[in-house]
Amino acid sequence: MKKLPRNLRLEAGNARRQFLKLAGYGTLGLVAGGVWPLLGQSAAGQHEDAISKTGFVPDLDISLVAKPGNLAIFPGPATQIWQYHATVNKGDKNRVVELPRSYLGPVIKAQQGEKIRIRFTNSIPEESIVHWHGLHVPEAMDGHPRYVIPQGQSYLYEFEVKNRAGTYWYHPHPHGRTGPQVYGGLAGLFLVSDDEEQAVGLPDGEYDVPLVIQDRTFDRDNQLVYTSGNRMERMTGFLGNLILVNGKPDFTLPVSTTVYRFRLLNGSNSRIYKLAWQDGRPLTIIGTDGGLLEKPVQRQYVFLAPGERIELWADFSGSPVGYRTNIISLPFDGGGMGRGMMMNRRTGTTQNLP
Ligand SMILES: [Cu+2]
Repeated sequence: MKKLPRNLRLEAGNARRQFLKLAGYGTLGLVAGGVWPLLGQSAAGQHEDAISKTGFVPDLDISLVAKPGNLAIFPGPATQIWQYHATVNKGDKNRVVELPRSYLGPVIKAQQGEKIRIRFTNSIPEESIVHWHGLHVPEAMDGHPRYVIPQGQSYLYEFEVKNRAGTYWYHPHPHGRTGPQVYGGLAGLFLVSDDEEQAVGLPDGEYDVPLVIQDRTFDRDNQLVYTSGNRMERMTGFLGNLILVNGKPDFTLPVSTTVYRFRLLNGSNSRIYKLAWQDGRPLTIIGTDGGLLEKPVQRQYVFLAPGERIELWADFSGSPVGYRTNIISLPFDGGGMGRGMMMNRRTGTTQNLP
């Protein structure tokens, strides 16, 4: 198919006032619906430090390191960040996809039923551990804060991918430092595919686009500012004053006259978004936190709380060349404090995200 240049703009910094109005908390029945089964957890194997002892034969073996770096996000001084880097030791090299010029970690792609080994090394100057958000893994593989490792040490993850096809993500999970570490740049997507998904024939390759939405505040020297001390922030959680998509303050995606799959993650610490197409077309939602829906549903808008994912299907074949549209976050007011909370399905308790 011949590609025609189009512009899709996921509105970022230039919609500041709209974004800055967001303070409430809301939810949509869709997100809470029982469309996804909770899969049984595999028997938690005894965690072993030495790879040679486990007898685990991975389909995909990855080294993942968290380390300090710097990145030119704006003109002028580079921004100090923390970032995940990954290399494939065994398996298809295309299973790890870097997001160009982004502080975000690489997208890791796996197939349901595959055995995954991840050799995590912590090279940031404080304790950390990796949590696989949404994946059903044995307890010792889930990055609970009690498994934190200090700088310079490694943790071995080995698990089978049990989840249905969908969009999951990984981030640090040390006690009390999860927020600052995610904010510093440590987060990445973990995509699962399965036979069911492949039978549907959804857009793939360059037509399958991750969109990670995060709010950040930068100082005059382009450095990240994270505060959580004042009275307002203690109520709402940290809210940045600039919205970044895939780590970019001015993210724009040229699209072709065809169909797309957009995987949206709210990777913000506390901010909730009420997302809609600016041109009024309904959102065609094909997936949520639990993976693909049985069939698409249409909504005029959808709330996305921190840590949540939503997958959209979008058809630009009827749009004229040069057409521009945006995914925007509508202003809303709600009854809550605007603090991102989630239900922990295992314990039934709430906890702060991420
Ligand atoms: Cu999480």
